[in-house]
Amino acid sequence: MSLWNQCVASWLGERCTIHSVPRRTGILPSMLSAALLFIGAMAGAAAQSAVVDVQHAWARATPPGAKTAAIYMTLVNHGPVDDRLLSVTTPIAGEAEVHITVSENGISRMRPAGPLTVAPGSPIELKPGGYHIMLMDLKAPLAEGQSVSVSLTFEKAGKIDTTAVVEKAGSMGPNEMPGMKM
Ligand SMILES: [Cu+2]
Repeated sequence: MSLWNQCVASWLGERCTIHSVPRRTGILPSMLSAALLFIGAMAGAAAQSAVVDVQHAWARATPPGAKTAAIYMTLVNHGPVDDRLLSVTTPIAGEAEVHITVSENGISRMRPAGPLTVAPGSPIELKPGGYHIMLMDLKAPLAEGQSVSVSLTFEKAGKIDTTAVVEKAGSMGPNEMPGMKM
């Protein structure tokens, strides 16, 4: 049994033999703090992975030669505090950023809207006519039925990978949510 195991056993009510090995007593504090740091890191990672939920990612098919496209999804924050979407990457485009489409004097235009804040209890739906992840420098047109890998990096939740399904051109929502077309 290792020194460490002996002392773990002592926490469970068995005798710890560490004090009978004086030249090693200095090891305990460092082992203990290393173990606590490790446990703390694991707990942090576990808590982070469930904080922000990325749901129903989808995109529209694009015409041949298109250099831009948009990805839509719903972001849900299950944590106790605001989180922010800092960056988005996808292998199919040179650049990806959060945009919002706004209507100004009857003209629809879009502008960068990141970092996007996702508050607890207020899911954000990225959808046509509102927030979207703008893909620029598209490497190939998006075809209906294709799956697109997307990585989202949040300030607190860290990196979250998802897959966007490509729906037909002009589609207003992902097929898996037929009741939620707008
Ligand atoms: Cu845009």
